[in-house]
Amino acid sequence: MSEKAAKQPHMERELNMSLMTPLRGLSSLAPKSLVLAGVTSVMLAHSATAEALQQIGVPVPDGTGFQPASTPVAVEAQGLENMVMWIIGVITVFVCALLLYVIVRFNAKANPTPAKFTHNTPIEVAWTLIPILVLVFIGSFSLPALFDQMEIPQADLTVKVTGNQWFWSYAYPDIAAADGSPVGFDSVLLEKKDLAAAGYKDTDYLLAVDNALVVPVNKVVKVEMTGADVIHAWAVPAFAVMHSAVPGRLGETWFKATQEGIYFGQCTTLCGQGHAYMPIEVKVVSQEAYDKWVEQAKGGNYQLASN
Ligand SMILES: [Cu+2]
Repeated sequence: MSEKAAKQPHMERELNMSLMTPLRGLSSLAPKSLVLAGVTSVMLAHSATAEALQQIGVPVPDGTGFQPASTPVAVEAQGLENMVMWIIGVITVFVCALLLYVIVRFNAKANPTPAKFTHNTPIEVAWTLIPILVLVFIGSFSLPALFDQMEIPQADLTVKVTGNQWFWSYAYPDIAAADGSPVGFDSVLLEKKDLAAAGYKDTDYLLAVDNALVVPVNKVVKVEMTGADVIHAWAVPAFAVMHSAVPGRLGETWFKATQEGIYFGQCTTLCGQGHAYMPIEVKVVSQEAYDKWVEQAKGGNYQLASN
C-alpha cells in the first residue's frame, strides 16, 4: 500500500466527523428529508472507505449457523462444536443402522427360534470402553477450550458492564473523564424512527443502540459484570461470550476481538417485560480510532466518529 493510500482512510474519518457533528445538531430543526439526504450522503461516503465499520456479528434472516467467529475463544468453541457434531453424527448413524439390522434380521418371522444366551463379555467390555474413550477424546478438546474461556489473560483494558431494566451501562474504570469520575454511559435501544438518522438499516431494530461499547481491535478486554436490579446476561455470539450480570456480585469474562467491525448481542436472561429491548452493540475499532474516541468520551461525547 502506498503512503498516500494508507493515509486516505484517515482523511475520510476527519471528513465524516465534521459532517456528522452538525448533522446531529440539525436533526431536531431541519426538515426530515434534508436530514435524511445528508445522512445518505454520509453513508455513501462511508461505503466508499475502508474506515466504515462492517456489521460482522449480526443475525441474518433464516440463519441457522454461528455468526463469524471473531475471537480466539469463539474460533475454539465453534471448532469444538463442529467436531462434536461429526462424532454425534457418526454415532447416530451407527446406532440407527444397528437398530435397522436387528429389526430386519431378528424379527419373529425372520428368526423364529431365538438364541438363549444372555451375556457376551467382549461386547459388553467394548460398549463400555468405546464410549469412555469417545468422552475422553472430546474432553481433551473441550476442557482446554473451557479453561481458555475462564482464565483471563493479562488485560489491556477493563470495561464494567451493568445490566439494568432495561438497558446496559458501560464504564471504563481506568479512564477518567474531565470531572475525574470514570468514563461511563448508558447504552439504550434505538427506536425505529431514529435508526436511519444514526446510520442503521430498519432491520437493525432491536440490535442497534445509541451509545455502543467501543474497544480496540486485537486487545484483551476484561469485562466486569454486575446487575443493578435483577439478573441479566451479556452475550455477544460472535465473541462466544455470555455471562450473567448478577446484582451484588461481580462477574468476570473477557474477549479479544480480532477484526474491526460491529458486533451485536442481546440480554440472554429473562429479566422482565423489556428483556427483548436491551440489545448489546460493540464497536471494535483500530487502536488509533479508539484513542481518538477515548479523548472525546472524556468530554462526554460517546459517539464514534468513524461510524
Ligand atoms: Cu436483561
